[in-house]
Amino acid sequence: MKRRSFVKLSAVGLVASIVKPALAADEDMISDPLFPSYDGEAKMISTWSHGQEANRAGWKLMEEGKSSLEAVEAGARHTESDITNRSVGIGGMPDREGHVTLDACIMDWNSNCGSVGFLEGIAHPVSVAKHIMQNTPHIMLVGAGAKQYALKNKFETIKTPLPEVKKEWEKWKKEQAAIAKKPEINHENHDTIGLLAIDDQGRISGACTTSGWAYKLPGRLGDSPIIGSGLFIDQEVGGAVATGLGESIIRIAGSHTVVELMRQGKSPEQACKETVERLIRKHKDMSGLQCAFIAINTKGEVGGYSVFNGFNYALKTKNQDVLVDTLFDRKW
Ligand code: SD4
Repeated sequence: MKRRSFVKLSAVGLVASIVKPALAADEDMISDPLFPSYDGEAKMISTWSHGQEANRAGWKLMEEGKSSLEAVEAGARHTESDITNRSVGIGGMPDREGHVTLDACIMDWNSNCGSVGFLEGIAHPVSVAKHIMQNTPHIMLVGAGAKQYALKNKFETIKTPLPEVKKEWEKWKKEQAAIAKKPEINHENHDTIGLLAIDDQGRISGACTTSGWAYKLPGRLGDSPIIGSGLFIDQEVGGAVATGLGESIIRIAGSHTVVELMRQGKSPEQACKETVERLIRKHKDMSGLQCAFIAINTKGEVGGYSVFNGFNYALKTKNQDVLVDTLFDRKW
Protein backbone atom coordinates (compact mmCIF):
# COMPACT_ATOMS: atom_id res chain seq x y z
CA MET A 1 0.00 0.00 0.00
CA LYS A 2 1.24 3.47 -0.86
CA ARG A 3 2.19 5.43 2.21
CA ARG A 4 -0.31 8.19 1.52
CA SER A 5 -3.31 5.82 1.29
CA PHE A 6 -2.10 4.03 4.40
CA VAL A 7 -2.01 7.32 6.27
CA LYS A 8 -5.48 8.16 4.99
CA LEU A 9 -6.85 4.80 6.06
CA SER A 10 -5.24 5.05 9.47
CA ALA A 11 -6.79 8.45 9.93
CA VAL A 12 -10.23 7.05 9.17
CA GLY A 13 -9.64 4.17 11.55
CA LEU A 14 -8.51 6.60 14.20
CA VAL A 15 -11.60 8.74 13.79
CA ALA A 16 -13.78 5.64 13.93
CA SER A 17 -12.23 4.51 17.17
CA ILE A 18 -12.38 7.97 18.70
CA VAL A 19 -16.05 8.45 17.93
CA LYS A 20 -17.20 5.08 19.23
CA PRO A 21 -19.06 5.62 22.48
CA ALA A 22 -17.18 4.77 25.63
CA LEU A 23 -19.82 2.31 26.75
CA ALA A 24 -20.03 -1.36 25.83
CA ALA A 25 -19.58 -1.67 22.08
CA ASP A 26 -21.42 -4.92 21.45
CA GLU A 27 -25.02 -5.47 20.48
CA ASP A 28 -25.14 -7.92 23.32
CA MET A 29 -25.54 -7.23 26.92
CA ILE A 30 -23.78 -5.84 29.01
CA SER A 31 -21.75 -7.23 31.78
CA ASP A 32 -20.97 -3.66 32.70
CA PRO A 33 -21.89 -2.66 36.27
CA LEU A 34 -23.63 0.40 34.81
CA PHE A 35 -26.24 -1.95 33.42
CA PRO A 36 -27.71 -4.10 36.18
CA SER A 37 -29.78 -7.06 35.02
CA TYR A 38 -33.37 -6.28 34.17
CA ASP A 39 -36.17 -8.20 35.79
CA GLY A 40 -39.02 -6.20 34.26
CA GLU A 41 -40.92 -7.01 31.08
CA ALA A 42 -40.32 -5.88 27.52
CA LYS A 43 -42.31 -2.78 26.61
CA MET A 44 -42.83 -0.41 23.71
CA ILE A 45 -44.32 3.08 23.70
CA SER A 46 -44.94 5.27 20.66
CA THR A 47 -46.48 8.67 20.09
CA TRP A 48 -50.05 9.11 18.94
CA SER A 49 -52.68 6.53 18.05
CA HIS A 50 -50.84 5.28 14.97
CA GLY A 51 -48.22 4.21 17.49
CA GLN A 52 -50.34 1.13 18.18
CA GLU A 53 -49.68 -0.34 14.77
CA ALA A 54 -46.06 0.68 14.93
CA ASN A 55 -45.73 -1.00 18.32
CA ARG A 56 -47.25 -4.20 16.95
CA ALA A 57 -44.74 -4.21 14.09
CA GLY A 58 -41.85 -3.73 16.49
CA TRP A 59 -43.20 -6.13 19.07
CA LYS A 60 -43.16 -9.02 16.61
CA LEU A 61 -39.39 -8.69 16.40
CA MET A 62 -38.90 -8.54 20.16
CA GLU A 63 -41.01 -11.69 20.43
CA GLU A 64 -38.58 -13.35 18.03
CA GLY A 65 -35.78 -12.39 20.39
CA LYS A 66 -34.57 -9.34 18.48
CA SER A 67 -33.35 -6.27 20.33
CA SER A 68 -35.17 -3.06 21.19
CA LEU A 69 -33.15 -1.41 18.39
CA GLU A 70 -34.62 -3.73 15.76
CA ALA A 71 -38.06 -3.18 17.28
CA VAL A 72 -38.04 0.63 17.11
CA GLU A 73 -36.69 0.55 13.59
CA ALA A 74 -39.44 -1.85 12.45
CA GLY A 75 -42.08 0.29 14.15
CA ALA A 76 -40.81 3.47 12.53
CA ARG A 77 -40.63 1.77 9.12
CA HIS A 78 -44.24 0.71 9.49
CA THR A 79 -45.38 4.32 9.89
CA GLU A 80 -43.04 5.54 7.15
CA SER A 81 -44.93 3.24 4.76
CA ASP A 82 -48.37 4.52 5.78
CA ILE A 83 -49.74 6.49 2.82
CA THR A 84 -52.44 8.06 5.00
CA ASN A 85 -49.99 9.63 7.45
CA ARG A 86 -49.39 13.26 6.53
CA SER A 87 -46.28 13.90 8.60
CA VAL A 88 -44.18 10.78 8.23
CA GLY A 89 -42.59 9.06 5.26
CA ILE A 90 -44.21 8.54 1.90
CA GLY A 91 -47.51 10.27 2.76
CA GLY A 92 -45.81 13.33 4.26
CA MET A 93 -46.65 16.95 3.45
CA PRO A 94 -44.13 18.93 1.40
CA ASP A 95 -42.22 22.12 2.11
CA ARG A 96 -43.27 25.43 0.57
CA GLU A 97 -41.74 24.42 -2.75
CA GLY A 98 -43.47 21.07 -2.97
CA HIS A 99 -40.61 18.83 -1.79
CA VAL A 100 -41.24 16.20 0.86
CA THR A 101 -38.07 16.18 2.94
CA LEU A 102 -37.73 13.61 5.67
CA ASP A 103 -35.91 13.66 9.03
CA ALA A 104 -35.22 10.66 11.26
CA CYS A 105 -32.92 9.38 13.95
CA ILE A 106 -32.26 6.30 16.02
CA MET A 107 -30.31 5.60 19.21
CA ASP A 108 -29.42 2.50 21.21
CA TRP A 109 -28.43 1.52 24.74
CA ASN A 110 -24.75 1.93 23.97
CA SER A 111 -25.24 5.60 23.03
CA ASN A 112 -24.75 4.71 19.39
CA CYS A 113 -26.86 6.98 17.25
CA GLY A 114 -27.52 7.88 13.65
CA SER A 115 -29.54 10.57 11.95
CA VAL A 116 -30.65 11.91 8.58
CA GLY A 117 -32.15 15.25 7.72
CA PHE A 118 -33.62 16.92 4.65
CA LEU A 119 -33.70 13.60 2.82
CA GLU A 120 -35.94 13.39 -0.22
CA GLY A 121 -37.25 10.38 -2.15
CA ILE A 122 -36.13 7.62 0.20
CA ALA A 123 -38.72 5.29 1.71
CA HIS A 124 -37.15 4.58 5.07
CA PRO A 125 -35.06 7.38 6.53
CA VAL A 126 -34.94 5.62 9.89
CA SER A 127 -33.07 2.72 8.31
CA VAL A 128 -30.66 5.08 6.59
CA ALA A 129 -30.03 6.63 10.03
CA LYS A 130 -29.34 3.17 11.46
CA HIS A 131 -27.04 2.34 8.58
CA ILE A 132 -25.05 5.54 9.15
CA MET A 133 -24.84 4.66 12.84
CA GLN A 134 -23.56 1.16 12.18
CA ASN A 135 -21.33 1.71 9.18
CA THR A 136 -19.74 5.14 9.35
CA PRO A 137 -17.79 7.16 11.90
CA HIS A 138 -20.48 9.85 11.58
CA ILE A 139 -23.82 10.42 13.25
CA MET A 140 -25.71 12.79 10.98
CA LEU A 141 -25.98 13.14 7.21
CA VAL A 142 -28.26 15.67 5.56
CA GLY A 143 -29.59 16.72 2.17
CA ALA A 144 -27.74 15.71 -0.98
CA GLY A 145 -25.09 13.85 1.00
CA ALA A 146 -27.69 11.79 2.85
CA LYS A 147 -29.44 11.01 -0.44
CA GLN A 148 -26.18 10.00 -2.09
CA TYR A 149 -25.43 7.73 0.87
CA ALA A 150 -28.89 6.14 0.73
CA LEU A 151 -28.69 5.52 -3.02
CA LYS A 152 -25.21 4.13 -2.79
CA ASN A 153 -26.39 1.69 -0.17
CA LYS A 154 -29.40 0.68 -2.25
CA PHE A 155 -32.16 2.02 -0.03
CA GLU A 156 -35.62 1.91 -1.57
CA THR A 157 -36.67 5.09 -3.38
CA ILE A 158 -40.14 6.71 -3.47
CA LYS A 159 -41.84 9.40 -5.47
CA THR A 160 -43.22 12.19 -3.35
CA PRO A 161 -45.47 14.02 -2.79
CA LEU A 162 -48.32 11.59 -3.35
CA PRO A 163 -50.79 12.96 -5.94
CA GLU A 164 -53.43 13.82 -3.32
CA VAL A 165 -50.83 15.56 -1.18
CA LYS A 166 -49.61 17.50 -4.19
CA LYS A 167 -53.16 18.70 -4.81
CA GLU A 168 -53.42 20.01 -1.26
CA TRP A 169 -50.11 21.79 -1.65
CA GLU A 170 -51.22 23.39 -4.92
CA LYS A 171 -54.38 24.62 -3.22
CA TRP A 172 -52.31 26.01 -0.37
CA LYS A 173 -50.00 27.76 -2.80
CA LYS A 174 -52.94 29.42 -4.48
CA GLU A 175 -54.12 30.67 -1.15
CA GLN A 176 -50.71 32.33 -0.86
CA ALA A 177 -50.18 31.61 2.80
CA ALA A 178 -47.89 34.13 4.39
CA ILE A 179 -44.37 33.01 5.20
CA ALA A 180 -44.80 33.77 8.86
CA LYS A 181 -48.03 31.84 9.05
CA LYS A 182 -48.51 30.04 12.34
CA PRO A 183 -47.46 26.39 12.41
CA GLU A 184 -49.69 23.90 10.69
CA ILE A 185 -48.76 21.73 13.65
CA ASN A 186 -51.80 21.71 15.88
CA HIS A 187 -54.01 19.22 17.62
CA GLU A 188 -55.31 17.90 14.30
CA ASN A 189 -52.00 17.75 12.50
CA HIS A 190 -49.74 15.65 14.64
CA ASP A 191 -48.49 12.46 13.16
CA THR A 192 -44.76 12.34 13.74
CA ILE A 193 -43.83 9.11 15.36
CA GLY A 194 -41.40 8.68 18.22
CA LEU A 195 -40.83 5.20 19.62
CA LEU A 196 -39.10 3.87 22.71
CA ALA A 197 -38.58 0.23 23.59
CA ILE A 198 -37.04 -1.77 26.38
CA ASP A 199 -36.42 -5.42 25.60
CA ASP A 200 -36.39 -8.29 28.06
CA GLN A 201 -32.69 -7.73 28.68
CA GLY A 202 -33.42 -4.16 29.72
CA ARG A 203 -31.81 -2.62 26.65
CA ILE A 204 -33.43 0.69 25.74
CA SER A 205 -33.58 2.10 22.21
CA GLY A 206 -35.53 4.83 20.48
CA ALA A 207 -36.35 6.20 17.06
CA CYS A 208 -38.10 9.21 15.61
CA THR A 209 -39.20 9.90 12.03
CA THR A 210 -41.10 12.74 10.38
CA SER A 211 -41.68 14.87 7.30
CA GLY A 212 -41.76 17.83 9.66
CA TRP A 213 -43.71 21.03 9.59
CA ALA A 214 -45.99 21.20 6.55
CA TYR A 215 -44.99 23.98 4.12
CA LYS A 216 -41.79 24.69 6.01
CA LEU A 217 -39.02 26.71 4.39
CA PRO A 218 -36.82 24.50 2.23
CA GLY A 219 -33.90 23.24 4.27
CA ARG A 220 -35.66 23.47 7.60
CA LEU A 221 -34.84 20.78 10.15
CA GLY A 222 -36.96 20.30 13.22
CA ASP A 223 -36.13 18.52 16.43
CA SER A 224 -36.79 15.02 15.14
CA PRO A 225 -33.36 14.22 13.64
CA ILE A 226 -31.45 16.02 16.38
CA ILE A 227 -30.10 13.72 19.05
CA GLY A 228 -30.96 15.30 22.40
CA SER A 229 -33.95 17.20 21.04
CA GLY A 230 -36.23 14.75 19.24
CA LEU A 231 -34.73 11.69 20.92
CA PHE A 232 -32.27 10.82 23.63
CA ILE A 233 -31.27 7.56 25.27
CA ASP A 234 -28.89 7.04 28.16
CA GLN A 235 -28.86 3.47 29.41
CA GLU A 236 -27.83 4.69 32.86
CA VAL A 237 -31.20 6.41 33.15
CA GLY A 238 -33.70 5.83 30.34
CA GLY A 239 -34.92 7.44 27.15
CA ALA A 240 -37.28 10.10 25.87
CA VAL A 241 -38.75 11.18 22.57
CA ALA A 242 -40.61 14.30 21.48
CA THR A 243 -43.39 15.33 19.14
CA GLY A 244 -44.74 18.73 18.27
CA LEU A 245 -43.34 22.03 17.15
CA GLY A 246 -39.66 21.23 16.66
CA GLU A 247 -38.41 24.78 17.03
CA SER A 248 -39.69 24.92 20.60
CA ILE A 249 -38.32 21.46 21.45
CA ILE A 250 -34.85 22.32 20.16
CA ARG A 251 -34.85 25.47 22.27
CA ILE A 252 -34.81 23.40 25.46
CA ALA A 253 -33.00 20.29 24.12
CA GLY A 254 -36.25 18.59 25.06
CA SER A 255 -35.56 14.85 25.13
CA HIS A 256 -32.19 15.29 26.80
CA THR A 257 -33.87 17.45 29.42
CA VAL A 258 -36.39 14.70 30.16
CA VAL A 259 -33.61 12.14 30.59
CA GLU A 260 -31.60 14.44 32.86
CA LEU A 261 -34.65 15.05 35.04
CA MET A 262 -35.11 11.28 35.34
CA ARG A 263 -31.45 11.09 36.34
CA GLN A 264 -32.33 13.39 39.21
CA GLY A 265 -34.90 10.84 40.37
CA LYS A 266 -38.05 12.07 38.65
CA SER A 267 -40.50 9.53 37.28
CA PRO A 268 -40.93 9.47 33.48
CA GLU A 269 -44.22 11.35 33.75
CA GLN A 270 -42.85 13.93 36.19
CA ALA A 271 -39.76 14.46 34.01
CA CYS A 272 -41.96 15.00 30.92
CA LYS A 273 -44.18 17.40 32.89
CA GLU A 274 -41.26 19.52 34.11
CA THR A 275 -39.84 19.62 30.59
CA VAL A 276 -43.18 20.81 29.21
CA GLU A 277 -43.28 23.49 31.92
CA ARG A 278 -39.78 24.62 31.00
CA LEU A 279 -40.78 24.80 27.34
CA ILE A 280 -43.82 26.89 28.22
CA ARG A 281 -41.68 29.29 30.27
CA LYS A 282 -39.56 29.96 27.17
CA HIS A 283 -42.50 30.92 24.94
CA LYS A 284 -44.70 33.98 25.21
CA ASP A 285 -47.12 32.97 22.49
CA MET A 286 -48.49 29.51 23.12
CA SER A 287 -51.29 29.58 20.57
CA GLY A 288 -51.16 26.38 18.56
CA LEU A 289 -47.91 25.34 20.19
CA GLN A 290 -48.53 21.69 20.90
CA CYS A 291 -45.58 19.59 22.10
CA ALA A 292 -45.40 16.36 23.99
CA PHE A 293 -42.82 13.98 25.41
CA ILE A 294 -42.90 10.33 26.30
CA ALA A 295 -40.26 8.58 28.37
CA ILE A 296 -39.13 5.26 29.77
CA ASN A 297 -36.66 4.48 32.54
CA THR A 298 -34.40 1.52 33.20
CA LYS A 299 -37.01 0.00 35.53
CA GLY A 300 -39.40 -0.10 32.57
CA GLU A 301 -41.63 2.65 33.99
CA VAL A 302 -43.19 4.86 31.32
CA GLY A 303 -45.00 8.19 31.15
CA GLY A 304 -45.78 11.20 29.04
CA TYR A 305 -47.01 14.76 29.22
CA SER A 306 -48.16 17.39 26.73
CA VAL A 307 -48.64 21.13 26.51
CA PHE A 308 -52.28 20.88 25.40
CA ASN A 309 -54.88 18.18 25.81
CA GLY A 310 -55.40 15.66 23.04
CA PHE A 311 -52.06 13.85 23.12
CA ASN A 312 -51.82 10.14 23.65
CA TYR A 313 -49.28 7.38 23.29
CA ALA A 314 -49.54 3.71 22.50
CA LEU A 315 -48.26 1.19 25.03
CA LYS A 316 -47.51 -2.43 24.19
CA THR A 317 -46.44 -5.16 26.56
CA LYS A 318 -47.02 -8.92 26.50
CA ASN A 319 -50.52 -8.44 27.90
CA GLN A 320 -51.35 -4.86 27.00
CA ASP A 321 -52.01 -3.03 23.75
CA VAL A 322 -53.56 0.27 24.73
CA LEU A 323 -53.67 3.99 24.10
CA VAL A 324 -52.84 6.17 27.08
CA ASP A 325 -54.10 9.77 27.30
CA THR A 326 -51.45 11.87 28.98
CA LEU A 327 -51.95 14.66 31.46
CA PHE A 328 -51.41 18.13 30.02
CA ASP A 329 -50.71 21.69 31.06
CA ARG A 330 -53.63 23.46 29.44
CA LYS A 331 -56.76 23.05 27.32
CA TRP A 332 -57.12 24.20 23.73
C1 SD4 B 1 -40.94 18.72 13.62
N1 SD4 B 1 -41.36 17.57 15.68
O1 SD4 B 1 -40.46 18.58 12.51
C2 SD4 B 1 -41.63 17.54 14.27
C3 SD4 B 1 -43.06 17.54 13.91
C4 SD4 B 1 -43.99 16.75 14.76
O2 SD4 B 1 -46.04 15.94 15.20
O3 SD4 B 1 -43.63 16.21 15.77
N2 SD4 B 1 -45.25 16.64 14.42
O4 SD4 B 1 -40.95 19.80 14.20
